[in-house]
Amino acid sequence: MRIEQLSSSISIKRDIDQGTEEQRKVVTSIISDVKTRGDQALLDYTQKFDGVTLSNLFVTKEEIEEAYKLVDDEMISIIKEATDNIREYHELQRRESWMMERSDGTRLGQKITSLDAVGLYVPGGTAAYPSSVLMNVIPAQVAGVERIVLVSPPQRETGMLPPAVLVAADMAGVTEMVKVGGAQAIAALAYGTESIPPVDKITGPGNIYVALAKREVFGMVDIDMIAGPSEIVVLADETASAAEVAADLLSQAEHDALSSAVLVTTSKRLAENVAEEVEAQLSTLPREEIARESIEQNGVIYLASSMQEAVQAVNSLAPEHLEIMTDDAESIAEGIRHAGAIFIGRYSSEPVGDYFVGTNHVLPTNGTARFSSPLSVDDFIKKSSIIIYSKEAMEQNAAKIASFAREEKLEAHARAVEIRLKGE
Ligand code: HSO
Ligand code: ZN
Repeated sequence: MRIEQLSSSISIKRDIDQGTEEQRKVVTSIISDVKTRGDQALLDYTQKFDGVTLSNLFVTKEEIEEAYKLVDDEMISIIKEATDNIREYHELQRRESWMMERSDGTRLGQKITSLDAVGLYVPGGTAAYPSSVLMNVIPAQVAGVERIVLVSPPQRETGMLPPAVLVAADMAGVTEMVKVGGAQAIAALAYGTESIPPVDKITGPGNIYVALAKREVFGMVDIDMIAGPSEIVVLADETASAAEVAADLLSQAEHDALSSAVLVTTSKRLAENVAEEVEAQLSTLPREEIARESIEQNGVIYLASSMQEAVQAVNSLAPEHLEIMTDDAESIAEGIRHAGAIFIGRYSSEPVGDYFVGTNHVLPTNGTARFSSPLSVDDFIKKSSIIIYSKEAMEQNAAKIASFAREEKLEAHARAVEIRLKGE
């Protein structure tokens, strides 16, 4: 891993994968095909792209039962415990509707309601993470969403969804699961088909076709975010263990060759030791090839001349995950303004958050922590403004409102309030 002196110009790459012209064309044509041919288009694409001929788009009860047999009991109880932790944390994010009252009797407020229906995309292949199922489903449930539809491409060999995905979804309480992936799944969720009613929001990561399709349907439905490759920044001083820092960097590097793992440190000795440790640990990893490419392409150790400079660098990177392993890490954390999740202290290793502690692992990437937040209950609610205007307030303010309206040359607006004064 290369070591560089920190310079003040360090910043994020402001790049989002727009896909190639060809990929964008494929996506728009799939979407319009699903719009017109509905379920039959889904069956055709599943045969074409996933190599599976489905007789039924929906996951059956028998498939769920089969999945439970394929996942061992200990794993089932771990999923249960993680589910409880995630639910507990997200319950605290619930918001209440509120009302206020003015002395003239006007009452104003905000009414909170959940979305009616959301779709959760679970990618195929090795990124079909049961943990991500929990991270998407639980906040939606806590918000009060009535209908949650999971979509995911069937595996070529079995024609089923991965057993652990089915078990996690079933344990979390998902009852509608569809064996379809790619842009066709996003189109089905956004527009609906004969058998899949449309949803209001689509969440969950996917490949470039899924990301482009989500962007294409955004506006008609809501989407969560366009997630980029995983990122970790570790902020450490001489008190940190090089082996632990290296292990945590590699935990995100193994996600994807495009992932990034960065150490910002004030200690030259730690920098050198971490570089050595990364190399030693890399060669023992099953996903060595992916992790090595990530480290070689995007892995950097920045040497800062002061902790203040280091904190500033972290804020300009606005990483998805930040770990702080320094003396008095909690007070260092006070200086952090931009990071998706802040893991403080030696035992707050990033995978603790990926799987188990209860916080959400769907986090802003690509520097978007500057303006966005982890997936939460807020993503599944909306607010309505409530206005109860009083007679007294109307009498006092009708003329002002009418004047404002006439300033904008909107006479009907002005008359709508003035007519109240004549009415008695
Ligand atoms: N670290 C990933 C989430 C994840 N990790 C799922 C393991 N499984 C989000 O950046
Ligand atoms: Zn992870």
